[in-house]
Amino acid sequence: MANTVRKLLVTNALPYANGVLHLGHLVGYIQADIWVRFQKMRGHDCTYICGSDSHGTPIMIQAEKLGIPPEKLVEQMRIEHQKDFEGFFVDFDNYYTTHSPENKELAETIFKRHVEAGNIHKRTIKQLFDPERKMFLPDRFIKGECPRCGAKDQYGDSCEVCGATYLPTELKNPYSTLTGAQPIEKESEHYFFKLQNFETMLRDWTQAGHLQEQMTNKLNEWFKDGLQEWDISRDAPYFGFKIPGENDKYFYVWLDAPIGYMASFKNLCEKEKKLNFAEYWDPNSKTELYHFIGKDIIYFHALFWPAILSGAEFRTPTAVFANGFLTVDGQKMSKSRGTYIKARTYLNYLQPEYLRYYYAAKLSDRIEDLDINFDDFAQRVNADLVGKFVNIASRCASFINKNFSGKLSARIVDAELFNEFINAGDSIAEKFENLQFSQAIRQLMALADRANQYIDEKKPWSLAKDPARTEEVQDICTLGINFFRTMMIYLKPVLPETAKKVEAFLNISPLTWEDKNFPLLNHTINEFQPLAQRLDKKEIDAMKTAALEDIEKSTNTISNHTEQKQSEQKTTEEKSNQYISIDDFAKIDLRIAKIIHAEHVEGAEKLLRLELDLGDQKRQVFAGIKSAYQPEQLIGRLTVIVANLAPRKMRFGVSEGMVLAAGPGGQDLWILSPDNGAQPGMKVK
Ligand code: B3M
Ligand code: ZN
Repeated sequence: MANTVRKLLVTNALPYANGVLHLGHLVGYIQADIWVRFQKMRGHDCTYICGSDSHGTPIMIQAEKLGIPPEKLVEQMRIEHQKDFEGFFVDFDNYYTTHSPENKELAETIFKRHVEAGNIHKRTIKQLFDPERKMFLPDRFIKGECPRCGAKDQYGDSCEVCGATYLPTELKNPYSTLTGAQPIEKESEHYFFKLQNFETMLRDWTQAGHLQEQMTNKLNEWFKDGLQEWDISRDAPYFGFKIPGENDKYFYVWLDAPIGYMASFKNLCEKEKKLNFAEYWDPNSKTELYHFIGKDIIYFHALFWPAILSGAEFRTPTAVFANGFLTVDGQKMSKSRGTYIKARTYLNYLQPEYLRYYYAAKLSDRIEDLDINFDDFAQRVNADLVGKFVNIASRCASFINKNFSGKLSARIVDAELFNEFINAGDSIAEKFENLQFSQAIRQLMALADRANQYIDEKKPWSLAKDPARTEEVQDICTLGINFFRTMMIYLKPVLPETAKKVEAFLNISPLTWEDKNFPLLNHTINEFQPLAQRLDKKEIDAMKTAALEDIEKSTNTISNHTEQKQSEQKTTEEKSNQYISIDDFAKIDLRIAKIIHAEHVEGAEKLLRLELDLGDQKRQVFAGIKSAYQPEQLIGRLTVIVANLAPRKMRFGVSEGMVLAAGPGGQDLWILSPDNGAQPGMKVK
């Protein structure tokens, strides 16, 4: 391996502190974590940082809704995100927050340097203002009719029906999603960052091999359209950092978010004295800086960020890697399709390393969407990990444990074959280095086939019956164990927890990449312990059911509009906001319904299936009320349902409406309506 020790700083996008992580987020975090673990195993000095993206209007609004200070909300989310990351073995060296003193200081320094260099200027602009709430409205908090096609209830920046993009001021009959009030246009002075000042620098930088090819192409389109100046300020009320010298103006969240990378690292430098901030961030730094991001935030990382850094006398990134979005069973991940899976829900049912392996087996260096198909998932885990990889160890270990008291023989009997395993290490390493994980996995599985084939040919189980051939059995199984160990080295970045178990089983210190050159001989290993279990389809089904129940729960409550990061994947009906207007309310058709049948749903923890009589029609509805009611109690009673909710396809069937429930949940849920004179089908409001 290379003797020079590289110093790398690696970051992942900082997750917004207003919603939980889902399997789509994890693609990029698992990708970066594998890469970092690989670098560390190669002996490089690699530091991996992340943190919460804690500022902005959505966080402020959500905290208000919950009746807690935003500081408390972001702190709670930070803890929750960290638990999820730990659950998937995503092992940051520091997880911090953008709402920190380090970040405030750095943001102010960077701002000041740009002001002095003439890259920031002020000008007055007109924006939409909610006169009731007394605040300027971000585009996403304004809805109205599309100026092009007239579709109703479109957001302030783009139309989901015809795809038009426009300014919020162009919407017809606009209204604030916070209060329903008609916004007024109001003037305010804003700070603008002159991205155009960096055109030459950016043109050079984007062509200099720091970016994936598809990203460079995208950027060329943006250059063609001309670089626009960027509004980096927001008016109070806002949750963020005040702009120095201003009373009621704040830095826009996207200004201080990437600076959060520096702040998280700075915070780590304070804790770990061997790290030196300036060494990593000075313009002529010899260290390497890598940002792993989702494809939706390329603009910020490949244009603004290098410009911000270079103009403020800091180094620019070595590379920015973008990953695609996740689809689930071929569908966009969305609540209405029932394909939305929270990180925590997965962890409650399935092994984290199975997802790491699956993502690795599918990830490439290109910006491509990745599909998790659960049949394929089970098949790969069972065939590759259990059937091929772990199988090698279990086939050989029993002989070594039983017949030789755990002692490996002193030689490699087939050096030529073993050299194939050693030599594969260089090309596998190259694939990991270049983020061609799927190719690395393919090569690894070919090695596993080779190892199993060797054992099949040698048949140690039949040789073991012949006392004269004891030594041969020990040699064959020793080679088998060494095949397995070498493969474990290559798989360790993907399966860190399995690697720990294997290190304990083999009775060795933590494996490094270099160890591939030194087989394990004349050494006593421990008793073999099962390393991976076959994945049963039932476990996947249970996880999917729980995911659907999460969706049920979250659509029973009014959800936050930025809950899902992959906002491009959202469909219109999912984009619910905090408030609805009186017109929206009028659209809801609430009706009395008679429960004519109720039953448990097999495989569902929280659902009951109800058959309802609405007077002129019958409906089937799945309701998450099992904790509060027995089916028998319900039959013959009256309840209130939302009768015009679009039918939803669920795992167990189609749900044609929603039963209204009151109460905190668990046993305390009430759905029944008094029987005094109400008739099925009656309108409720
Ligand atoms: N919070 C959006 C995202 O999670 C944003 C990233 C900030 S990275 C500095 O993709
Ligand atoms: Zn339109």
